[in-house]
Amino acid sequence: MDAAAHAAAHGVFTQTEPAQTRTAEAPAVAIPVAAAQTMVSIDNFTFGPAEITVAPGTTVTWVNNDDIPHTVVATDKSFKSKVLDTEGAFSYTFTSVGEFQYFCSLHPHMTGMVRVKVP
Ligand SMILES: [Cu+2]
Repeated sequence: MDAAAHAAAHGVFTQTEPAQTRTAEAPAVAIPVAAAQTMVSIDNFTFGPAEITVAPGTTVTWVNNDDIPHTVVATDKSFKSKVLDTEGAFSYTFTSVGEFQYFCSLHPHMTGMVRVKVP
């Protein structure tokens, strides 16, 4: 048997394994970091509740349940809604700790406060 015949007989057999394909999906990890929602109702010229305490990251939504327009304006101007007609809503997410006074610019005697603190 010559060399060529020898190589043909035994060959050089290489096989490339296909790369392992991961089909198992990593579970989607929901991070529940203070994804809280809090509602404040505006009714009868009153924010209710007038004072709320929330954790940082909480979104506060004001809903005008009164039959006249109102606004939600921070005393420090950190947030300011448009004029909310009946059933109008405004949301603001509080990310920093503190006490945030607000009022209705149409009826400045309407006041409220959001206290943001780490629980
Ligand atoms: Cu008002």
